[in-house]
Amino acid sequence: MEKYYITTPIYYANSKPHIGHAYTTIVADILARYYRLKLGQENVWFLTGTDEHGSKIAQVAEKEGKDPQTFVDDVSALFQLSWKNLNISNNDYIRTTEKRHEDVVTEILTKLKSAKTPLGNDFIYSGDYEGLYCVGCESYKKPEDLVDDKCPDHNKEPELLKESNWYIRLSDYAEILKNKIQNDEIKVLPADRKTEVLSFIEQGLEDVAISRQQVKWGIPVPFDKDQTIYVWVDALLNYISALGYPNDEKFKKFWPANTQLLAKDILKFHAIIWPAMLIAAGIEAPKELFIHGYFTIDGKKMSKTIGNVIDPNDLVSEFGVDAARYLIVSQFPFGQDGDVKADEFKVKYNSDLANGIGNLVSRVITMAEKYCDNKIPALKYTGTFNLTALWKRVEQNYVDYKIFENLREIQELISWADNHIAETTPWAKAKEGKAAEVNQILYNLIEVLKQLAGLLLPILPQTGAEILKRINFASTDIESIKTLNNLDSKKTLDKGEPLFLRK
Ligand code: ME8
Repeated sequence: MEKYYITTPIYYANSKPHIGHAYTTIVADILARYYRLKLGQENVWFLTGTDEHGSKIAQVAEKEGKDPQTFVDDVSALFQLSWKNLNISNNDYIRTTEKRHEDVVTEILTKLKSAKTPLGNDFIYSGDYEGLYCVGCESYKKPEDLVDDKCPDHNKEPELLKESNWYIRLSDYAEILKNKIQNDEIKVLPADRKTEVLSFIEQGLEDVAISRQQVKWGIPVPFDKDQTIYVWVDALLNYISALGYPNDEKFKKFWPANTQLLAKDILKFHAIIWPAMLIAAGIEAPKELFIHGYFTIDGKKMSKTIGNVIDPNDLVSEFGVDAARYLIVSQFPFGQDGDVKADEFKVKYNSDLANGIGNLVSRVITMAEKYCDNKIPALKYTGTFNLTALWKRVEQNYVDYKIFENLREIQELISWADNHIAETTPWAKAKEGKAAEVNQILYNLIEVLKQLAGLLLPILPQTGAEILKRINFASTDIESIKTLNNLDSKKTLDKGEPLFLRK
């Protein structure tokens, strides 16, 4: 792999970001930072943004007495500010109300109008439809999708809509999509999501309306200006409009995406409508879709009515940037559903960060100050913890999206170092005058701090960089961090302030 392009969904600009949006975005940031260390800055592109058209947004804007553009300008600014507060390193931020996006959507729709399906039919055709539309989902629902006549995701009765629309002939794509997903040409991960999509396709695909007569807040259909383009068709195209499709060098270099992250709520749009549109337009489909879990807060669905919505900015104010990132991604394995327990943030902060990383760094440097004249001994690593094997596991975990497992690897390294200190008691050895042994123990521990810093760089970027500074290791090049025994014995250490104050 020479380049890496990763995307998050573009979030609805209907209200400020919550911890669910932050979860996907932080994981994308961790992966982007990891691949930058591996492939070089210039070979990684990380995109996020906001989805700003459609009836859902227009309705909220109206309720707030704002025109839709002003409304989405304000909400999108809140998203961008939150990502800045969380130290998210996105290379670009796409808004679907930007001209660069609208131009590409218009161009692709025009192209699709003359496209043929694999069975030789027109990809786009006009027809009438009567159905139940859920504004929350921005999609039609079948009666069997409803519980007590309501959309189970939004707890609202859908509206009956009857419109003449433009359709895309998805039904002609069942075979080709099934094959591409089956043979991992489009890799859908984890495996149970692949099975879910395949069994959905096997039931046969229905055509989808891609235009709306009654929605004014959208991009006009280029060949029928009385209608606007269905918000999902508009939104999905962000992944290529932001790269400057079709002529920009960025598009040529980075498309197809290596990783598109999303949660299960929007799987079908990404695994079916999106690749079908791309295939019809003669554009390559994305390489991998990773569908992570959906979480509840204290056992309940996040909702404004319940009042359990967590604002990631509040976590940053309470715990700091790196800690907020850590607390959000360390709740449960990535890819599984889970429950976030608000009370546990503090417990985890104290155990993993203050007593874990922070305490280890401070103990090691304090001992080096006392027993080694605050210098790095001129020795080689002899510790029993196999650091090379650790990196192998960590790198494979990144390929497999095992972010949670990597947090665990980090905690295991810290436990090893804590135990090593307890077992070897350098303070007692110093008293007994065993200077050579003490030097060796401290060399091993400082090497562990260097490796720990490297492991932290993608996840807790400020902490990783700070540890390297404190052990006076000048490079942030991952290969040199991984290389054992390259600490400079002429350098001194800097204890500094506690990395994480206990709460
Ligand atoms: O669906 N747990 O936007 P959206 C985990 N605009 N992840 C969560 C979550 C939770 N409880 N809540 C939200 C849209 N997410 C469309 C996308 S893309 C072309 C258009 C995350 O604001 C997760 O990534 O509803 C989910 O897929 C996304 O936010 C939905 O964001």
